[in-house]
Amino acid sequence: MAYTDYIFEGYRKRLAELRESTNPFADGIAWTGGDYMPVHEATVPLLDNGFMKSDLAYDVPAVWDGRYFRLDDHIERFERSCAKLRLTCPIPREELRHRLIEMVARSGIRDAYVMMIVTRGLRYLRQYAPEECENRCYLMVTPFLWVIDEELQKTGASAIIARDVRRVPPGAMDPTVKNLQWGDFTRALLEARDRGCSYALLTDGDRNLAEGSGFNVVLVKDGRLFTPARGVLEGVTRKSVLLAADRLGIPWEITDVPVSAAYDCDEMMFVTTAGGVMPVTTLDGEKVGDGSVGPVTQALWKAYWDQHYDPEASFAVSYE
Ligand code: PDG
Repeated sequence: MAYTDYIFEGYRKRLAELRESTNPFADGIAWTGGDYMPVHEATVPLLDNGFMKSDLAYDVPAVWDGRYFRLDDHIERFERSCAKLRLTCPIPREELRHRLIEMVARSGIRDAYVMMIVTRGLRYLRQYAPEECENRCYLMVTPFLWVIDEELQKTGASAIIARDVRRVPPGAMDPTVKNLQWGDFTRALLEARDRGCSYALLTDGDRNLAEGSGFNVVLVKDGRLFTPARGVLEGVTRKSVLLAADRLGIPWEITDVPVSAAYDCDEMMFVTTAGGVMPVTTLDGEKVGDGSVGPVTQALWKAYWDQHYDPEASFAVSYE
């Protein structure tokens, strides 16, 4: 049995059940300010500056096996992102939280990718002060999304370190604000395609690793974890992994991680809500370590998924 089967067997069963479901929201449910609707029917007004200028903040928690995982961590980070951009969620926190839970319950989706977005709205900052803009809130719940799918997690993915593009510097776009200005990531994904794979890690352009298109990176070297300190989103998955490391007695550092360390490490993981702890076993066409999913990655992978059943980190949604 592959190490991943321990958790993915149940997932596959639930996914098969979801595919049989007659619930009109089984493919996803959205809220854009009025009634709930199937996600594929939801639209954004053309003049919303979230669309026109990517003037927005967002966050993504997940639901696993009917349990919300670290929802409040995501809501708190979302509020910090909004505050930095002088955006205000038009609904109070309690209503936001309630809707996010209610939407999961209504959809019947047991393993969900959940998105909250606040946009500047229809007024543009050149003519209006932030407090004169009516910010808009968009919510959606869809079936769980895998940055690296479960099948590939058994063997580990192939990635590149992007050469043609660097991560946008913190002085241009604050990466601790979860944002959808994906220009650098999109370029890196195109480069990855050209170089025969689907995953790209970006540098800070100044000899250190930053993060990838939708994930943080964690390296293992001599039994110790290293993850970049600057120019990255402060990931909730990264936090979960470091907490798991504490419990397993694995030392870690959030520090500057030179690019060279990626070519010299024993194990490599990409970590995100949308996929969890995802092993990377090939980098720029060369093996990472011995080219297999290593013991530290496997231990953290298991501990990460175990946290999804820990009442300190998760709670059950009541589907009635
Ligand atoms: N860094 C970036 C730039 C991210 O977008 C994400 C999450 C992370 C790090 C990890 O953060 P956390 O552990 O809190 O989830 N990005 C996923 C990727 C989705 C995709 O489409 O690739 C998200 O926004 O859901």
